[in-house]
Amino acid sequence: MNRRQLTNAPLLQAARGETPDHTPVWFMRQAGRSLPEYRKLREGVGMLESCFNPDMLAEITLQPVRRHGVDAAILFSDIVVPLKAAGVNLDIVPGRGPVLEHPIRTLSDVQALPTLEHEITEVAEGIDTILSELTETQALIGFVGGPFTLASYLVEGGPSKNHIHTKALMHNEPKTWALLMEKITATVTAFLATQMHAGIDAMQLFDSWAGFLTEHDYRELVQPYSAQILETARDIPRIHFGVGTGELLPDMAAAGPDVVGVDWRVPLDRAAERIHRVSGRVTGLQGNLDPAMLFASESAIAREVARIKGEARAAIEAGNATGHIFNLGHGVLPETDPEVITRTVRLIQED
Ligand code: 1CP
Repeated sequence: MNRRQLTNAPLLQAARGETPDHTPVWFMRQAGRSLPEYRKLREGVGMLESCFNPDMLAEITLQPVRRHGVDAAILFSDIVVPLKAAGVNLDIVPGRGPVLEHPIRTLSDVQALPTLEHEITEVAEGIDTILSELTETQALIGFVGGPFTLASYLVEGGPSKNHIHTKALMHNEPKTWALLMEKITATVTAFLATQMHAGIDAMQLFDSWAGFLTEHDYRELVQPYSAQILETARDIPRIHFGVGTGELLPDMAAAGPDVVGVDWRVPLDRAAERIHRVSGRVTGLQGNLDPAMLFASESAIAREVARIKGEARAAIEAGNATGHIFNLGHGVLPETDPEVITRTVRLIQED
């Protein structure tokens, strides 16, 4: 396909280390339950059903772009969509998340796990529609789930607090773990290929739960697979994100992304300094307003936005970062007032 050549999209400029005319901003989970128009469209339609419906996934992706004027759309999908498309028996349960009928815990379970071997045409078709409606300054960010996060859903069988079965498998059966990682990497790479062929402008690797790992386990047993996934997307800007990853940021940067996503716990200038000093890499930064701040007063939000922008600027001036994409430190909370989101987006872009 012919990818859009967007020279003036602020998000892509920031990711490439150029200087955009304003700080680009998008919010993780900007599409979804905080928006009344989303809740209306989803009435009576299952989450996975909506992810495999080209018109619906396009419309839901575009809703927050129209309403908030953000600099990027994030593809409406889910990290488990490629597993479902590969034939894994799972569902996304309202109020809970992805749930598997049979958790994957043994070598024979892993051997029987199907991998994605085809393009997901519904997603490709949805992306086509999205791209026809975005302007030349609005980027479409595609995404896939990271290897540890996806493994956790597969091995635990659903959302997990402590990831006990996953960590036990990792340490008890290294060969089974390696095969599981290889299969997840193959499936994720295939889903990413669908999105790249359809024309996404940038991508984010969401290894949301990687922050639960020790540095050693992350480095030895997870990061090499993330590096493989990111390498297949080298033609577009790549963002690498996880939650609670303060200690892992240098290893996440070493996996090869153009931009590292930072949650709200670590100031951006300290994150960048640590990445540069430990990994020797200088990347872009993404983040890092605490999602709970959107429930604070307008003036408190303004102070936090100014602090975060100042820390990003300090990181760039110190030579520890190449640019800044504003985002939350994790996803928009469902109870967030959409008008506060719109106002905060404007504040970030104008100041
Ligand atoms: O009932 C509903 O409306 C479903 C809620 C929902 C939504 C809106 C789920 C179930 N997934 C999504 C969309 C989604 N998921 C997007 C696109 C929307 C956007 O960002 O604007 C993306 C990027 C994801 C990715 C995703 N799914 C992640 C990584 C991002 C993150 O938040 O860390 C994870 C961990 C999932 C699993 C998942 N899917 C859904 C839920 C509720 C969960 C989390 C469950 C848990 O806490 O373990």
